[in-house]
Amino acid sequence: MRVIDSHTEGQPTRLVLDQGPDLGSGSLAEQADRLFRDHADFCRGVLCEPRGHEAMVGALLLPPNAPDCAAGVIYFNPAGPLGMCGHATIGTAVSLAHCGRLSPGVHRFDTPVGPVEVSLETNNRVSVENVEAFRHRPDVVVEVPGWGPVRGDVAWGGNWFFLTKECQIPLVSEQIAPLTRFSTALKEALEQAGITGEGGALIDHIELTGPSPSAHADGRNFVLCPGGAYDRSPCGTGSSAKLACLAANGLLAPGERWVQESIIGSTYTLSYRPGPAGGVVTTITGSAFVTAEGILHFEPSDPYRTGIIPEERH
Ligand code: PYC
Repeated sequence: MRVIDSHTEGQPTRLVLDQGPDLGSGSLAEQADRLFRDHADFCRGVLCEPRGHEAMVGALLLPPNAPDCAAGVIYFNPAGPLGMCGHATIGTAVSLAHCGRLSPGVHRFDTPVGPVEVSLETNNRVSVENVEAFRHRPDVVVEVPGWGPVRGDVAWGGNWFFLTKECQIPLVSEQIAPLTRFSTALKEALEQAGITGEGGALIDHIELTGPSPSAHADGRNFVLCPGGAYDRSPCGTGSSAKLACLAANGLLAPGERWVQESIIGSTYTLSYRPGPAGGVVTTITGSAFVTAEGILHFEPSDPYRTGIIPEERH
C-alpha cells in the first residue's frame, strides 16, 4: 500500500494512494460509514502504532462521485471517519502535487459532506473553500463533573464542535495534558446531557478558544479530536465553526481576515463569505510539507499488523 505522509501546520496526514478496502458503490458518505464499520482494522493498521500514532489522520483517495472533482477523499482517524478535515485536505493537495498528480490552480475534492474547493497556490501553500459552516445553538451551558458549569456554542464546520468562549486552563502547550482531561470531561458531559448537533448528531470535537498571546493571531484554540488526540494545527473544520460563531455574533464581517492559532503556535488565515443556507463559507489557508513516501507492509504473521489501539496499549 503506497502512502505519502505530510504535516499541515504540525498536524500529520497519511494519504493512502492505493490498495484501500473495497467500499462498494453509493455516496462518499455511505462509503465512509462502511470504511469504519467493515474495515476498522485497515484504519487502525494504517494510522496507529507501530506504523503511525494516535494523532495521525488518514486520507483515502477514491474516485469522486460529484462531477468536476479531481479526487474523492474519505478522512479518518483511529476512532472513526471524519466528515471533512481541513488540515488533511491541505496535506492531500500538497502530497498529490508532490507526486505530480495535481497542478497549481483551483480544483475540487469530493468529501463525505460535499465538495470543497482546493487552490494549490505553491507546492506547499493551499487554500480550501470548505463546506458551509453554521452555528447550531448559541450559549449552551453544561455542568462538567469536577469542573463546574461550562458555556459554549454548538457549531458545524464539516464536523460537529462545542466551542467554549473562555477557558479556565491557560491555552499554552505546557498545559496540553490538563486541557485534554478537561476537554474529554466536557465531551462526556455533553453526551450525558443529550446535547447534540443537528438531528441528534454526536458532538465529537471540543474546541477551547481564547485570545492569542501573539500579535500575529486573532485567537488561539485547543481542539480535542475523536479518540482523544489533540489537533496540532488550528483545525480547519474547527476554525470554520469558529468563524460561523463570530459571524453569527456580528464580530467578523464577510471578507475580513481572521488568523487562528493552534496550541503549538501554528496558524491558518481565514475569511468567509455568506453561505446560501444562512451560514458561512470559509476559506482556510495554510501550509503542508511532505515528510515521507512509503510502502506499508501488513505481514500475516505480525501480531500487531492491525495496529496497537491506544486504550489497549497498557
Ligand atoms: O483540520 O479539520 C481539521 C481537522 C479535524 C480533525 C483534525 N483536523
